[in-house]
Amino acid sequence: MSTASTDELTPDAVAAHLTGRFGTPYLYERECESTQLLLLRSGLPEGAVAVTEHQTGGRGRLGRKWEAPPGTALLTSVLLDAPADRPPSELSLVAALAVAETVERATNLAAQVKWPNDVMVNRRKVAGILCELSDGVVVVGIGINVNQTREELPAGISTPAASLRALTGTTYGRAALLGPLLTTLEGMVDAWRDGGLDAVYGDLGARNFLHGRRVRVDGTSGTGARILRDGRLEIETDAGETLVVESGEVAFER
Ligand code: BT5
Repeated sequence: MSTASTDELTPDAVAAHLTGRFGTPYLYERECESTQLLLLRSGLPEGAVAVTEHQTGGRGRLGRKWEAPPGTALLTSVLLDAPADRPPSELSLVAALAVAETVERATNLAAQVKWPNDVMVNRRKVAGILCELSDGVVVVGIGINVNQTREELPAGISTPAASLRALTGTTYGRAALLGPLLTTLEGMVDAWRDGGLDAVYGDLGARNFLHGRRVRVDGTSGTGARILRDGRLEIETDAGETLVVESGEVAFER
């Protein structure tokens, strides 16, 4: 793995790492408001990828912010045609699985998916996914904390953050992560298009971070259970009922 100082995501630096359909065209900005905005309403074809070193208005879900110092994180968006027969919301889980697999391969640490859109290592959030739907396309935004030091990670947040560097003590070449990420994502998106969540269901079950954990949703406490085949999350409440959660936020006890 190269060090952060030689780490670049320019088209030249990533070209050798891009092996599939995703990444053509490849849009690179040293700084932008959000990579999502480079692709939404862009008219670009499926597989277009936007990457930046720094976002001035990085977006999380529900109006929240995504923050990372310049040059430390992998901040990327991928444009996909929204399939007519699949709920685009499932793409958050599909993308989270692709990120988890990529992170696990790079670090040799087990990575899990915290329903519906986070990637966790050692109970800390290393990556988040944001899917935005507009005009028949889905823009899948992926933020992975790669080379931030502990001090550079956001503090005082409900789900503690980590970077790959903070977890392993190693710095990572981001281009060498981006290539496998896009290849893995492409394979999983193709499988999901053909077979829906069923196609990745085993992996989803194996990586379900909330399974068996104490959780709280909208004031109800319970234990996280399965992710259903339609992407919803089951919770066994302390009152002995089964609650099915469609979307939103699940807090977990550490
Ligand atoms: C997410 O939202 O986790 C989706 C993040 C998607 C970011 C990518 S970067 C490339 C693309 N372009 C964008 O503008 N966005 C996408 P959510 O689950 O709402 O989590 C947001 C919350 O995570 C914030 O309210 C903070 O508490 C926390 N947070 C912010 N920055 C973080 C970071 N670097 N690491 C971990 N947590 C963070």
